[in-house]
Order: sequence, then structure tokens, then C-alpha cells
Amino acid sequence: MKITGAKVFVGGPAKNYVTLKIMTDQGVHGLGDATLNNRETLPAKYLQDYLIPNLIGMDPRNSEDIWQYFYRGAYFRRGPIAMAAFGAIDTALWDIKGKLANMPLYQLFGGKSRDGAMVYAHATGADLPDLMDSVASYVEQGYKAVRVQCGIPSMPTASYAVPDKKGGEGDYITDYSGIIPKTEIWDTDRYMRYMPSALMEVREKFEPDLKILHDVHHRLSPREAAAFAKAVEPVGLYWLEDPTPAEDQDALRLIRQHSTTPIAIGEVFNSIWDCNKLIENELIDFIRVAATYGGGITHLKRIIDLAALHHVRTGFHGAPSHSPISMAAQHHLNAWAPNFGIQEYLVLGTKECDALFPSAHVMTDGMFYVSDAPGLGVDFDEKEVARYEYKAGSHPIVRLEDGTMWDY
Ligand code: CS2
Ligand code: MG
Repeated sequence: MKITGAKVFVGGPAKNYVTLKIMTDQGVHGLGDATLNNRETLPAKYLQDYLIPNLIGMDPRNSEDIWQYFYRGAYFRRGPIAMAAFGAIDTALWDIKGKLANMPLYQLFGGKSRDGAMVYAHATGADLPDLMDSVASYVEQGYKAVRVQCGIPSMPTASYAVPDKKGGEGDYITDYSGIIPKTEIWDTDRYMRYMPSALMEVREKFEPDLKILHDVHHRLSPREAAAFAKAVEPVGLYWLEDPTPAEDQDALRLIRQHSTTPIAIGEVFNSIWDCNKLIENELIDFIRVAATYGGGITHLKRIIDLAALHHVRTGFHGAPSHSPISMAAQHHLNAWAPNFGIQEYLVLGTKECDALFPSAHVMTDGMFYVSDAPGLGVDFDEKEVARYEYKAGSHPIVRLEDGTMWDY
């Protein structure tokens, strides 16, 4: 069996999804997602110029060897662009494997460990009452877990993932007005003073069974993060996410020494080498590496298995920039993984998105149920994608009030 061709598409409703389609001489094709939010053209180019010419003629069933060929074969390896491109190839090869076996992917991993997998939504508010309305609407829809973020009084601008105005909707992560980013102003002291009591108010307003998550988005020092994690202990968070800048694996040690608040980290990691020490030293509770820029299913499975040895559960990144293809890869892993925790899930399910990526997967009452269709169980409509053009977008940048650059 041979790979005969591969195509890359960039576009989609509201997002620039990077979709890879690998064709074979047996008529079976596989799909992968190489979307790297706000840098989408780069993995697409990496695939087109370097990886696809090497793929032609390979046996798609040898997904392990193909992964090693691209990873070990590259002298300059790792990094989100390369790993997103490998990830897309790897996911597409698993999709082909599932279709050849006529089995849904979770069966190839070891079958189902659960019927449905719990997901969490993003509740957000310009201020605390606005956030309460947002949480209430998710609770009404049956969600069992929500991530909560809200504006901080006296902060000069909105903070991470918070709308400018009450009831604000839309994409609060990517600004599609262009490639030049807007600036957010950050003040750690105001955040530290305000957020623990705001989180406590959310806890008191809703049923104790509601799982509450909060994302610091890499903005605290290890000492501040330790103090914050300790201060929010009475809230009983399901997790505190990215408390410190992600590059420093040792930073988590101080937090652990001072608090039992569960810690989730990893959405910007792209290999097992970015999180192996965190996992082996049991400094985190949830690992968030995504199938997309974490090198696909082959590599993510290795991370899941290492994590399982150390009581670390999964909580894969699922921001709206992941297309339904890489989300399906994660949903199949979630159905199988013995150490599954939770899945971040933003409803992409607009009519346009469903038309581009038809599937029979179901999310209901805050639980995700994978379909039994072979492979990933997601299709891709090439005619639909032709409707969309690439649009440049940017994440905000963050500065302190005196102008100092800070972490987004
Ligand atoms: C976030 C992300 O989902 C999350 O937890 O931290 O939404 C992040 O801001 C985006 O993926 C950036 O593109
Ligand atoms: Mg996050």
C-alpha cells in the first residue's frame, strides 16, 4: 500500500483551519489538522515544501516509522510549527488505519474505558455578574464543568479571555482585524487581590457538584502562583491552569510545596520532552498537550502512558482553533485513556462548521460521545472549504502599565 498524494487546505468558518488530506493507492484517505492559531500558514508551508514530498510512496500503515522518520530524521526538530505538521500527518495515518480496519480509532487504542467523556466550556464575563450569567447558561445546558474568567475592577483593559463589554460575544482570543496585535494591560497585584474572592462567589452561587476551572494564562511568578493556589484552596477548583510561564518546569515545585490546588499545564507544549519532568516529579495533576501541535496521536499516546504512571490525568487543549479533526483524535483518546480527566470543548458546531467537517459524534449535557464510524469519524468537504479565504489574526500582547512586556 502506498501514499499517492496529499493536499493542504487553509480556511474555515471563523478560523483558518489547516486541513491535511492524505490519499492512497487503495482509495482510502486520511485527514489531519495542522492548525496553529494565528500562525496557520507556517505548518501549511512546512507540510507542502518539506514533508509531503517525502511522504509520497511511503506505506501509510507504518505510522510509527513515518513519525520517527520525520522526527529523528530532522536535525532541527520539535517546535510548534514542525510538530503541528507531523501531528497532522500522524493523525491522518491513524485515520487511514482505522478505515482499513473498519474500526473507530478508540478500538485500536484498547477500546472504550467510559461511555461518554466529560467536557468543560468557557464561561466569561466583563465583570462578575456578567460571568455569573454565563456560568448559569452553561449549567442550564447541562455542563458539569466550566472554566471561569472575568474582568477585574480597576484593570485598565479587559484581561485574558474576557470581553470588553457585558454580554460580549465572539472570539475573545483571536482578533481578525489584522496581524498587528492589540495591547492588554496587566496588573498582578489587582488580579491577586480580586480573583480568589470572585472565584469563591462563583463557588457559593452554584451547586457544589459543578466543577470550576480557572486559567491564569502563564502570568504569575512561582512565588505568586504558590500564594494564589493557596488562596483559592477553599474554592475547591477542579484545576488551576498555566499558573506560571510554561518554559520553566521547575517553577511548579514551589506551588506544590504550598498548595494542594490541582494544577493543569501543557497547552503550549509540543513534545514529551516539555513535560516529562513535570510528570515524573508529580508536579502537575492534568496534562494539556494537544494532538494538533503535540505530534499527533502517536506522540500523545506516549505522553498519556507516562502520565498514567504518575497519577496525572488528561485535560487536552480544545480551544476553538483546533478543528473537528484533531478534536476527534482527542475524543477517541479520551474514550480509551484509563487516566482521562476532562476535555476542553468549545462548540464549533455552527452549520458552516458541520458542513465542512460532517460527523456523527455527539456532545450533549456536557458529555462527549464518539461515533462508531471507522477511523476518526470526521469527513471533510473540499467544495465547502473553497468558500473560505485565509484571514490574518493575532493574539493580544500584554504589557504592564509602565509599558513592560508581559506574558500573554
Ligand atoms: C487557552 C487558549 O483554551 C485555553 O485554555 O489558554 O484558548 C489560548 O489562549 C489559545 O489557544 C491561544 O490561541
Ligand atoms: Mg489555557
